[in-house]
Amino acid sequence: MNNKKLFSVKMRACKEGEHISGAERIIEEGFIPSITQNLSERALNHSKGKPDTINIKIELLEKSPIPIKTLPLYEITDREKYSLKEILRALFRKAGIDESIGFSIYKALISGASPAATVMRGAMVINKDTGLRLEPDKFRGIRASYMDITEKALNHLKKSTGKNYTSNMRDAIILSSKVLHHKNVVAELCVSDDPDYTTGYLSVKGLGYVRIKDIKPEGLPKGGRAFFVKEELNIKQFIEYIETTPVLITDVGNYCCLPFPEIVPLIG
Ligand code: PML
Repeated sequence: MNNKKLFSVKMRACKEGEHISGAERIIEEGFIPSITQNLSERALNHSKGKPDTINIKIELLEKSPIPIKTLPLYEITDREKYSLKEILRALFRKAGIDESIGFSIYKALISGASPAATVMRGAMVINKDTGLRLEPDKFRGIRASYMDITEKALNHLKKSTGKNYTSNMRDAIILSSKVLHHKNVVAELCVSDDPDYTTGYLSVKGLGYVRIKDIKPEGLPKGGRAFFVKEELNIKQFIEYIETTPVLITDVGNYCCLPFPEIVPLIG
């Protein structure tokens, strides 16, 4: 993307105050009309229903986006051989997260992690050593924003992932790559709150984004995200990075389809 001015375009759709869908792009001025049309159509055709309010916000970016590469992406080819517990345990260990902390966060996500046991709009931020939650607003969490992928990198991602590509996965790998790019993040756990979307992931620093099929039971309208961070994290600066610093994916990491023990050793 040369030196042209860039704009952030964000869409958020709700029904009776409830969030239905959201999406965002970082684009040059000339693409604003087509992208706003595309995002409105996306809002109007979501599986969660017809919105009564669609907000589209367009703003000139004050800072140039940080160019980054996606995390390596792993597909588990023998998922049926292992329980979810075995998979999460091995990945938590690889990330240096105590399994009791990891599993309690997984349970919070699938039960609704806000104090009212509802789905949070943003993510939890977890001290990886103590399990304590660091986000100032435990109802909202923190919301990753100002991120996108170039057309060239997206074509590369689509080509390498082939039939396994989904738009949820595209949005998720952009988000997770931004989150894990921060030096004090060690992992991110994500379970979709879409009742029909049961593939989630655990991204681990130094490994990559590991897609996990059947991370929750079909039909469960609960889920969310947790960012696991080191003790030394400055939460104020972290929130500023996650919520306001623009990041653009310009390159794509390797896509690997492997048996689980070749991604990460199982724990005996
Ligand atoms: C969401 O859409 O709420 C989360 C999507 C997770 C995507 C996981 C994947 O398919 O890789």
